[in-house]
Amino acid sequence: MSVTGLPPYDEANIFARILRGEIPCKRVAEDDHALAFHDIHPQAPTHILVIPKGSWVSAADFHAGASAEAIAGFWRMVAAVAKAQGLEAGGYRILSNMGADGGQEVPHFHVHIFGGRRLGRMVP
Ligand code: IU
Repeated sequence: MSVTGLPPYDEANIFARILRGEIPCKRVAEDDHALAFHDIHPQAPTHILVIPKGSWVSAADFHAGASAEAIAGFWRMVAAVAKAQGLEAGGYRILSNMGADGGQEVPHFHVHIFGGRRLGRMVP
């Protein structure tokens, strides 16, 4: 299913290239559904990106078009990574930017996991 208003998926985007193994990443976890790796410009002591293995531009088309198994697998990876990083006790933040107004830079759906310190309040 495609979502009206989204650009077509760009197979040359940097996260697609990481998934294909063309560019290295600092891998944290990987399974059939998702890949987690350290953000190249960390904004917190822990800053990890989780990306699904599929050609999804953003949250909108991922949640509309991916299988229930893929969606569940993706979110399980997010939770498992946060737990494995020791973030559950103190808490953490999950964030996904969508589209130009949302500040999305890389057009492959991804979730940021921030943690390791008391984070500031979210201000748009
Ligand atoms: P955004 O939600 O699309 O704005 O976030 C993209 C993130 O991808 C941003 O935090 C970058 O630092 C990060 N990133 C990366 O980890 N490796 C890369 O090669 C590139 C961007 I380009």
